[in-house]
Amino acid sequence: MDCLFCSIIEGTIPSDVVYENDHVLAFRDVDPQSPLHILFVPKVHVRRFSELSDPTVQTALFQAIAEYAQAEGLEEDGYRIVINTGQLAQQSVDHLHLHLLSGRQLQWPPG
Ligand code: DGP
Repeated sequence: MDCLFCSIIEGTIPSDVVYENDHVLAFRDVDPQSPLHILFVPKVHVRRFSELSDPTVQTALFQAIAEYAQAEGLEEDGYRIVINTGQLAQQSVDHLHLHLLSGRQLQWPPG
């Protein structure tokens, strides 16, 4: 299977990894939309949000973000977590990923 994020998880495509646990890898987005822009991905290949059925991996993803945010001192200023799912949301990589955005004033509603 040809999947960009699987290749990053396997290490065959380089990335700037900032966090890892048994089920999750987190690395810097190659096209950052804020001063801090991290992608949290399940190590198992899951195409979309609705296809993530394993509660262990679901929990691990949220724990990973919470741990990272705490460790990086993001709680006070805040941050945003985004999941783009499908064509209308402009999901461009078919491997589930959670964007963590911080480091600037974010606008609402999103574009
Ligand atoms: P989305 O539009 O939600 O599918 O976001 C995909 C993100 O993946 C986008 O913000 C850019 C990022 N991205 C694409 N290719 C690479 C890559 O090769 N390395 C890294 N680190 N990020 C990538």
